[in-house]
Amino acid sequence: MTARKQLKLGAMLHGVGSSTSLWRHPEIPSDASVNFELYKSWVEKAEAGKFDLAFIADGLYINEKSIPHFLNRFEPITILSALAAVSKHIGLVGTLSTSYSEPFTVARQFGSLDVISGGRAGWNIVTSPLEGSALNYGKKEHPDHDKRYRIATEYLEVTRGLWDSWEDDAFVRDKESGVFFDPAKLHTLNHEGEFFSVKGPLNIARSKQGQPVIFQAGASDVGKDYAAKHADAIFTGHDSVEDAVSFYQDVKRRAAAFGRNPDNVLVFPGIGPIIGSTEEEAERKYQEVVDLVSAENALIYMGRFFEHHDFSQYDLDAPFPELGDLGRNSFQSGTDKIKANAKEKGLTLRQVALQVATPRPIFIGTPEQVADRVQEWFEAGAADGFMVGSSVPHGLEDFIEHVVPILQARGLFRTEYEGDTLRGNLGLPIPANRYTKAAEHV
Ligand code: FMN
Repeated sequence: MTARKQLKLGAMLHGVGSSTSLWRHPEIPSDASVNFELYKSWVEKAEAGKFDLAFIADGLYINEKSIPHFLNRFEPITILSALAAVSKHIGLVGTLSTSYSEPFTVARQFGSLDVISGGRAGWNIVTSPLEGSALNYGKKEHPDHDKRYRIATEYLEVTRGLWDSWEDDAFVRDKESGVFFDPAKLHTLNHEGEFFSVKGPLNIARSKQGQPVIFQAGASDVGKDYAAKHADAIFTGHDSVEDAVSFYQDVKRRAAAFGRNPDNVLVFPGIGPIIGSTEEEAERKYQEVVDLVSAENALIYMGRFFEHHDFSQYDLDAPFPELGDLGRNSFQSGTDKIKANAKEKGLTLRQVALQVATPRPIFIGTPEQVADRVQEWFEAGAADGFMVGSSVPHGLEDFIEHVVPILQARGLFRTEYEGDTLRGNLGLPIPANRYTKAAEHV
């Protein structure tokens, strides 16, 4: 009998939450975004629940309209390095933008995290949606959407080249002979491209998982192509199982068309489960959060996806306004979806804003009901795993405590870690060093 395919799980660590108002809930510590002890306890709980990875999102521009969590939070590599010291098995995936950083620095940072954690690092590549980011990095303008992906392509090529600077047995460290490394196993990249010029080599060797795992978050056509061609996993979001299945099939089809094994591009929809001991309790938890969000808050929250557009200028109860291309150079896949949904269903501005700010979760109910929904999506071919966040206080903890044991009892999720690297957790191959591989094929 072949073993049943196993679900993957990621824990989104999101401080005071991803909504405008969750921080006001009495059960949310209002300093959660900068409270290391809390981050530590979340990682410990996720590891006790045998999660594959912990995940940190990020952004590079704030203003007074940003959601509270974004205003005062940890930089991903820094918090993940601290969390590496208090965990053993769980993967540590951080978001870092290819539009506002240098590949040499980032290859070093993730290379170091990978070694510090014993092969548990992952990089969520984003291209930065917010135009204001340019103002923080001395740039005259925010590169346009498709150019950002072209930059990201060359960027990853350089980073991966740098990560292979040292073959795995390059460091001889022979005190007797005085040979520290074997020069034949050191490789200088000498990259000269359209956007980057990087000589190399990198001053950190590969970890035991070879290279950090590459995640990507971005769902436009170019974004999906990028993930299908280059990434090990894609982080996404869907409003229905039908959408999720069609996205999943699309990404896997694209991966196969690029000559890759589609099983090596894992699809992770994000979910914010709401769990109660009864359906009524779960519903009450959702309503508590809805009640914290005013229409004005919701307009500000939605505005961020559209370059902080001022939606307060429109009549709240008139049809969703015509916005032309607004939002296409930032969160393109997300803003396209908001506009299309509003048009298709004939929604008012108020309805759209409230839906965007506090969407009714699909994963809501008793632990059994949420486990059923997870199983349904997994078996329908909508997901290889899920990125689990908290859309209500303790949402992640409730999932770990009450839903994971059901998934384990059903044979859908591990009861023990199989390995101790992130690639091991995810069942992804260790990439051979390009130079060793080349030598093997001579
Ligand atoms: N951008 C960030 O700067 N930080 C993030 O943490 C982040 N998370 C994302 C999560 C999801 C599920 C998606 C779809 C996008 C995310 N993005 C994030 C934005 C993307 O990096 C990208 O800039 C934006 O979605 C536009 O690309 P697209 O049209 O291909 O989706």
